[in-house]
Amino acid sequence: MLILEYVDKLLNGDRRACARLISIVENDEEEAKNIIKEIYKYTGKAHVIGITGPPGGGKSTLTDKLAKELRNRGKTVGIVAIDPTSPFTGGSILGDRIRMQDLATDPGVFIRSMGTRGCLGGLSKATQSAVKILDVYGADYIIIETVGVGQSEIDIVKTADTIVMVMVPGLGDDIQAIKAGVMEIGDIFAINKSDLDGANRTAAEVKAMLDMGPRKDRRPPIVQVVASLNKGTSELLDEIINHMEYLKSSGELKKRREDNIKTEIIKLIETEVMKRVLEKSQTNHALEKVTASVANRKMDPFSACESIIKLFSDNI
Ligand SMILES: Nc1nc2c(ncn2[C@@H]2O[C@H](COP(=O)(O)OP(=O)(O)O)[C@@H](O)[C@H]2O)c(=O)[nH]1
Ligand SMILES: [Mg+2]
Repeated sequence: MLILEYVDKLLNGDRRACARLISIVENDEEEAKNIIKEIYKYTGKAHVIGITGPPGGGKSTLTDKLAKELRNRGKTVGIVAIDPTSPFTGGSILGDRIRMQDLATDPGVFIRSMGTRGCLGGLSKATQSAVKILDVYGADYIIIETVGVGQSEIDIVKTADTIVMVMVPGLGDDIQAIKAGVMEIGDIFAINKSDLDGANRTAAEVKAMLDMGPRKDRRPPIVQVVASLNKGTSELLDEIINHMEYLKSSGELKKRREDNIKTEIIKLIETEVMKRVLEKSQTNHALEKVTASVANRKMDPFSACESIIKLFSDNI
């Protein structure tokens, strides 16, 4: 069987098998399931780093520099660059590719760009599968880069062990928007473009926000970096590694990964139940029938939902 052959090759660190398997999980939901069923037991070794922040904040530049620093330290790296806004491979994903071009020839680095195009089961699921494949491929570190806008991107980055929030000077009101709901997920704050005016102010603003926020067991460090000049990236990597040490010694790693696994299972159940219920209610025209009743005000939407669920609750 083809999948098993690829999986064997993947376990032996075969680069083409890795690329092929990631393409399959993007394009074929059923095969994606089979792949993950085969490889799951080998996952969980890599340190997964999520890098998020505003578009143009320098996330790709930073990813490139972090990957090079990791290579200098003898580690292997997988990179998944996500641009959910780009329906085509192109745009900023192409920009990311160019920025990371010299990494692409390094056998110790595997880079993959993903857009919404082609990811039939959804970008989030495809990303999680790609991360698992890279983990089995043998990447010591896996970096997920995505813009910090929208719930689905936040959900993606939340699956990482360490979340680096990239901030830049001059965000102005945007920093307020990022603050709402997103700041809490940062384990480390990287103030990038610290060569520009206002970097100290941005750092102070982030610090003030952390002071106001809920008290955590571990205070997220703030690191000023200039990714384009490779300044501060080694210190940032040290903080990333420190964070993993903290996760391990405090027992947080186990808890965090279990929380993420639970979320993943719940999402899979949600999708699967939804799919089955909708499929069956279509064949029975049950959905159309209750829709008509609700439209005629003979029924309300809550009762409609209950009646559909009841139809299938013994049999989903
Ligand atoms: N001045 C300055 N520009 C930077 C720095 N880091 C990245 N850039 C530039 O910011 C732009 C956007 O960078 P990119 O890495 O594509 O941002 P992304 O959209 O967050 O991935 C590029 O033109 C980079 O060269 C930095 O530290 N200082
Ligand atoms: Mg980018």
